[in-house]
Amino acid sequence: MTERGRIVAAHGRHYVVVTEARERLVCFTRGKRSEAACGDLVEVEATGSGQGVLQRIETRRNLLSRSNGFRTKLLAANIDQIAIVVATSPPFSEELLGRTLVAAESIAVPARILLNKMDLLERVDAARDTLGLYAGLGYDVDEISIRQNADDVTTRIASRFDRLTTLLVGQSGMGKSSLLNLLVPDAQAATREISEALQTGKHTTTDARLYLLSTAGDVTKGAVIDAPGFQEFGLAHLTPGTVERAFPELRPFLGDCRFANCMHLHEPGCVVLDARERGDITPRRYDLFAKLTRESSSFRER
Ligand SMILES: Nc1nc2c(ncn2[C@@H]2O[C@H](COP(=O)(O)OP(=O)(O)OP(=O)(O)O)[C@@H](O)[C@H]2O)c(=O)[nH]1
Ligand SMILES: [Mg+2]
Ligand SMILES: [Zn+2]
Repeated sequence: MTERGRIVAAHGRHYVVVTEARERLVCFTRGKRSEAACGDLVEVEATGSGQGVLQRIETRRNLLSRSNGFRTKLLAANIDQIAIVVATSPPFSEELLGRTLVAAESIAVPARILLNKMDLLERVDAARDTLGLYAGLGYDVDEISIRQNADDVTTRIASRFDRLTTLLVGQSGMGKSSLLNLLVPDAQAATREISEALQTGKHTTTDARLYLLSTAGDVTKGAVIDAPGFQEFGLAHLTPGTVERAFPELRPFLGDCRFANCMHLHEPGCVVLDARERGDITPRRYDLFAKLTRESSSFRER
């Protein structure tokens, strides 16, 4: 008998699936290559003693991946929003924030920014200064202090996670786990059980994990995917066209350059370069755009 479920962890060719009956199964694939991602909706056949075989992956609404040009890593599938956790301290990487926003735009998934550790007052101004740019671009920025005001997070922020699948990303030390534990009180126990089921050490976890919110009505809605706190976000798999459309401030200018195939790097008659010159595009955003475009096209020329 096949059952429907959702992949909550992917590790090599092994997957942990939560079925609609809320049973956790350790599954493997019959094929030689594993292509399922955390968040995938699947059909599994239970084979007894908590195990199963992955029969089919349902068509995905979206798939987030990262790539250094040689290897692509699937991060998560079927997500409704990406919540990027940054903190007043330690300082966060603006490039990593920018890359995550581009990744979100590239698959048309809304991104929101959570600025944590607002209790560290002396660091607040600097963080606000940096993030003002992103609020101006239309991204929601919420200021929180998980340590000092957890109630505020549960009353004001938690509702933004209801009935959605949210991918939680952020660098190490920003407060992802703290937020996850607020949203999903039994997250630590679930992590332990998944690691045991997969026989992976607790500290070697480099994959995403999906946690159902207690309000989740079915396995497809109401989940938080905790991504590993990576230090870089390779986007070499995006085409230059996808990169330019992933910058909201560039969109009004696209199609108006003298050359139809303008890459907006050094071409004459480029309205994007003009806009940057006028200050209508912030230099640090333009620099990220140029860097991603170069990475994308150099990969394509090889
Ligand atoms: N001052 C302050 N510290 C906080 C706040 N939220 C979390 N912390 C602390 O920041 C540290 C890092 O928090 P975590 O939740 O473990 O961060 P993380 O993003 O999961 O980090 P990794 O697991 O390493 O990726 C911990 O010592 C938390 O107690 C906050 O609102 N204010
Ligand atoms: Mg953590
Ligand atoms: Zn141009």
